[in-house]
Amino acid sequence: MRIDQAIATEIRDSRGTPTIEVTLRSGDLSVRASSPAGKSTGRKEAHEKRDADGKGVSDAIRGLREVVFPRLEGERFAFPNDIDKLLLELDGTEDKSHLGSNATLAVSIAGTKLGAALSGLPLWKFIGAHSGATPGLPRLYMNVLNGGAHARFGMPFQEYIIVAGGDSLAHSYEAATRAFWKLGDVVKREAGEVPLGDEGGYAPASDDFELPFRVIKEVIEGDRDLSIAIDAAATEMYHDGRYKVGRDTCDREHLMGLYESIVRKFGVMSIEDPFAEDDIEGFQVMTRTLGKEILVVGDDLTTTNAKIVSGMADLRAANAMIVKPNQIGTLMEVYRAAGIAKTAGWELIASHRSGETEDAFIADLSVGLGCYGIKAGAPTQKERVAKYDRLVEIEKEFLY
Ligand code: 2PG
Ligand code: MG
Repeated sequence: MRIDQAIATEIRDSRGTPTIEVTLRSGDLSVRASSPAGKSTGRKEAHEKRDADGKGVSDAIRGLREVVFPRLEGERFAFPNDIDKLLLELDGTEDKSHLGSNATLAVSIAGTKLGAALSGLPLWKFIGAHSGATPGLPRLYMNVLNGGAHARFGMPFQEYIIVAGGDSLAHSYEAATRAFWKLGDVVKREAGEVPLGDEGGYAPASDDFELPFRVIKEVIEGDRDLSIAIDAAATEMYHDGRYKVGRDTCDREHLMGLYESIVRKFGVMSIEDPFAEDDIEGFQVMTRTLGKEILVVGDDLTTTNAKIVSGMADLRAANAMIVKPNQIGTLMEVYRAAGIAKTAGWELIASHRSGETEDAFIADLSVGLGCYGIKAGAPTQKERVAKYDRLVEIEKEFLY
């Protein structure tokens, strides 16, 4: 593929924060890609480049215009991976601190979209072919109740999720959305009018640890395709060796007991970041004791970084992991990390970030990599809905 023109512009994400959109042109074809941004980020994530005010992306865009685009425009690349290799070479750091992972990722995704468009393949199929994975349709992880850092810690865990895993993705989307609406009434009954959190889910403030589980259970009762998952995002709960749960703090053993109780009582089937990113022993205990029944999912623990994933797999610290392209900054590296996880027998869950754009790329990524699930938030923000809409479209391409 030949790249005729590369353009970088500033757009706003779902929180109104600046982020980068890259356009690549080849002949009559034009593709666009943008980078999302996290709030509860893992310490080992690649470096997101921001201006001195901590918000702007002008420095990152300047880097693209001055360092990267002159090496893309007018050039031919056999595979998108060749663009990613060039990005790594031009960045030259371990953590993308020179160019910024937000800058490299937008280029990397645009490169893959351009490759797919030129090849005439659907994006997910192109991703499957270039990553070496076997495509498959994921379950939907719809984040319906927002707590933790995404909602001023009104509830202890960051995400309370309805998992929809029926035969058809379109039906799963419909069922999860209906359950979400119903949940709105139940939450109103229990807590009155409540605001929405960063990912568009209801954000009640409650000291009742079991309330979120009770209300979700009430609305999914009777539908065998719906179940409950959480992202504890426990790094955010961890201070001086103890975990803050509501008004209280507790040690690892007590938190482990709470997890066992929600698995038994509410059938919670997937728990992400149950312990802090440095509390690897917590993850190991969890994987040993609950790993046969539920998914123990690494996010801050693994940061889509092949080296770290490999280490955590050796330590048996999880049995599943989150795939977030902006944690590492190029798709080539995402595929590497995903491949290592799969080889270790782990499940993959592709994920959006709390600061999202309307780029639906992770929908295609989740199918191309054959992920077990995809986290895309609640259906109240266009940035989340774009992913679900694309998944429904992909299902048709996938089946017919
Ligand atoms: C997470 C994400 C996405 P953030 O912790 O999994 O839901 O949140 O993007 O704020 O890191
Ligand atoms: Mg997480």
